[in-house]
Amino acid sequence: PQTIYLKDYKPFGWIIDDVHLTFRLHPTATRVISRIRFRPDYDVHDRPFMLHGEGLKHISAKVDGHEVELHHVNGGIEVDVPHAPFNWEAEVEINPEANTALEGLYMSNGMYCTQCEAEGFRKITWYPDRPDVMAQFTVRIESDAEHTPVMLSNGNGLYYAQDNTQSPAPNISIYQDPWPKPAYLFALVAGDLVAHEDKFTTMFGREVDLSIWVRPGDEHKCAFGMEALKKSMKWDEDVYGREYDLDEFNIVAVDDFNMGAMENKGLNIFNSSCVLASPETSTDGNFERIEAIIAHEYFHNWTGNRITCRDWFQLCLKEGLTVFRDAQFTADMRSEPVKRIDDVLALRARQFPEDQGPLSHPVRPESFQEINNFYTATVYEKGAEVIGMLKTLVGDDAYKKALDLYFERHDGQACTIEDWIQVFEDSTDRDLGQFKLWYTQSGTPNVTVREEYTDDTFSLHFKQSSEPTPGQNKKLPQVIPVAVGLLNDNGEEVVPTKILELTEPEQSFSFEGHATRPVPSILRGFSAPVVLHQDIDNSRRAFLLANDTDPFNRWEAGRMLARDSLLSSIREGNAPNSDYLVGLRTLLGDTSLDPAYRALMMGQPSQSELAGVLHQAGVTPDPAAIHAASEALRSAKAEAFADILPEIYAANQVSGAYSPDAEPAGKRALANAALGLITKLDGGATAATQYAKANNMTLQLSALSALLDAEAGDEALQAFYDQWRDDRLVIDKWFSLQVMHAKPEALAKTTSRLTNHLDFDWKNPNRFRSVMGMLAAHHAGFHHESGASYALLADWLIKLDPVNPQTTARMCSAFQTWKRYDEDRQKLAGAQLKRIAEQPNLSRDTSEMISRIRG
Ligand code: HT7
Ligand code: ZN
Repeated sequence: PQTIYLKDYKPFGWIIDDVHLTFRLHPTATRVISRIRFRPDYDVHDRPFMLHGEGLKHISAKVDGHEVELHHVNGGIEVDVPHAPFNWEAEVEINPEANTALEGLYMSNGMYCTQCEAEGFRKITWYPDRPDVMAQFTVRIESDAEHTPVMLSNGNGLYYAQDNTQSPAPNISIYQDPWPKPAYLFALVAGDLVAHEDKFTTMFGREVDLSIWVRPGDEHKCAFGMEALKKSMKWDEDVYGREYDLDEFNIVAVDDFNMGAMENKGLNIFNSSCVLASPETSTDGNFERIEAIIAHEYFHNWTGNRITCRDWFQLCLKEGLTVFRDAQFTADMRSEPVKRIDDVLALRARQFPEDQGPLSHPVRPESFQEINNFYTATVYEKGAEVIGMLKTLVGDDAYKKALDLYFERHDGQACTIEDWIQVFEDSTDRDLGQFKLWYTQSGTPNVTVREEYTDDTFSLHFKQSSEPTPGQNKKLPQVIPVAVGLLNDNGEEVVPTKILELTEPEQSFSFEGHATRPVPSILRGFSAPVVLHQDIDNSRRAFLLANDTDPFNRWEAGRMLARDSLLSSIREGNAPNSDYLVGLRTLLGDTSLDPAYRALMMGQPSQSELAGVLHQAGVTPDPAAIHAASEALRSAKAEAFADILPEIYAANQVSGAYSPDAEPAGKRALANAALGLITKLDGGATAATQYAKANNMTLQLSALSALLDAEAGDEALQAFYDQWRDDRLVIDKWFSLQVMHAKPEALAKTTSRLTNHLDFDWKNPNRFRSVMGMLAAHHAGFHHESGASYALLADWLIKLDPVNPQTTARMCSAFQTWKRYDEDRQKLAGAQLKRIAEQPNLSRDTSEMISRIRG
């Protein structure tokens, strides 16, 4: 397959004034008629006229009314056209029903829908399918009223099929989008849908019609999403000064979807799991995620749609910034420290392994074969961390000024990271040349700190370094903002948080006038996405756990104590560390602390995180030993807190009607964390009572999970299935839970049995992920010495690849850590990777992933 390089970027060479599309919908033979006005871009006039197209049945193509010959080239066609403005008219036929890859126009349960990011529009018609070609679209959709009473596209509706009084003929919708956009933001939906409607009045008094479109029967699951949308619209006005810019905003829920959601202009399309919510069927975690994703897609209207990317290498320009904005939103709606801890947990679980293994790539990659493989934790989450650092370095006011300038200067443009950095340089007068390395240099930097105290002066000596990553052997020092505060022996803050800017390989900072030796709290709020190496003992960590005034670092101190306790059990067979158990006990009893925060405190590093830490320290991780130590620590916590757990559980029961708000959700999180440990002591008695009484999914699922943990869940599992067999999203949970709770040695067998279940609809990405994603996430079971899980996953990746390459390729990352493990496991995993690589006709997506993982 061909590799595309950032350095080879060239503009298209033509400008589009407007695009008219007509869709004559048919499940197997949809006709797409395009009329496009092109004119030469006189700055660039050495290009052949090339349009992308993939899998299109060509009917006709005319230039200025004359039929033209198409010259087929890699990925599309070239056509001889005049070097002057001209009209392009083409007709193609496509088969939505046969489109199982879920890119372009496809069908999901009888409903037409599209997914065009990144390069799906070329499966709809001939077009310059690249983000730097922006145009105004008018779309006419025709179909039969029986199957598609509702037909939607981007922008403002001129005629609605569903409104018989208005439509020029039965079942025609016409939409016009006044805002120039790249083709990847195009969307069309048609089917039997019902709307949950509302209105929003913008900061300048314009009224916007809001609709969430769902299948009949799902109407009762829309109210929460609608509230989240209105909150997002208001927040973007209040915090970023951004007003919505169309008369309508539509969201559609779709069952078959490769990712979470898509920000198509004025017509966001959502995986139904990311928008539909009800107390009976959704957990608190689902509610919080839905709120965040609705916000994320909405915020793209400015960061992504009004200002888009010049090319796909600049993906982080919209994704990093939009993740950063949605994190700010969640922190404002809920709890800032809890959100920060959640985000760092996710970063360490998903981005660190990526950056420390064969898939490591810069936040702005320099080459790719298949762009779909670069919608990664590095581009998204590390991309957001980079913006967080920029804000920390320049300060809140300068960040605001820079963003105002960004919107003013670049509205309507397709931009680069250079444009983004320039805005900050111009508005702050700072040279950000070195900072830009965060976009171009891959890998997680290591920061080592040493303390010194002499003559009333306390000093911190830092070193930074980065390991080689694929294609990058030598690393330059980066700008690393390290937030530091100092505490005295009584735990009082004597120096409030200060930002130290590391720019050199080695650098020291001094704090004078300290008559007694202070205790530093370093990397507060996780001010940079680095690994901090600090040689401090348990008693110091226990002191910070009890006293740190920075909530993130207080949590981090507990986390490090748990981690070191686990590592010493794994490596030396030691019993759990008493500093950890004593410190945690005090904290759990502190009712002045937010329950959600205490619930996070009760967690411990995951088994795969521990494997990563051991590997980074040069030790080969043993999954069975890690599993045993993790279970032993949980049992030790249950024993040590036996007297306080029932009280914590009882005190955090929530009465009254269910609310997904942060406060009751935090209480449930703490009660359920306590339930997990109580179950270790009572064999599931408390969980059984909770299951029987549960009136919302958060309580029901946590009780079922505890029962499965106690191996007392068979009856409840069957009851759960019987109750929810008609709700796809709940049955996804039913599948996941069983995989999660399998014993390591039984994981492959359990998973294989589930794949034979009648409800295992493997072509549905949610269902596939609910089983195979959980198989890969089960550390001890996936890496079981038998290699059975490696083989099972490989079987299914091979089966799914011809059907849905994008979802297959994403799941290949389960193998990204294979070189961490012992020789036998490497042989087993290596053999499966080879087997996948040798499949004939492997998709470009999967072939790129497997070859990068194999190294
Ligand atoms: N911008 C979108 C990314 C995306 C996507 C979404 C759904 C299906 C396929 C997709 N390919 C790329 C989602 C987002 O970041 O908001
Ligand atoms: Zn996004």
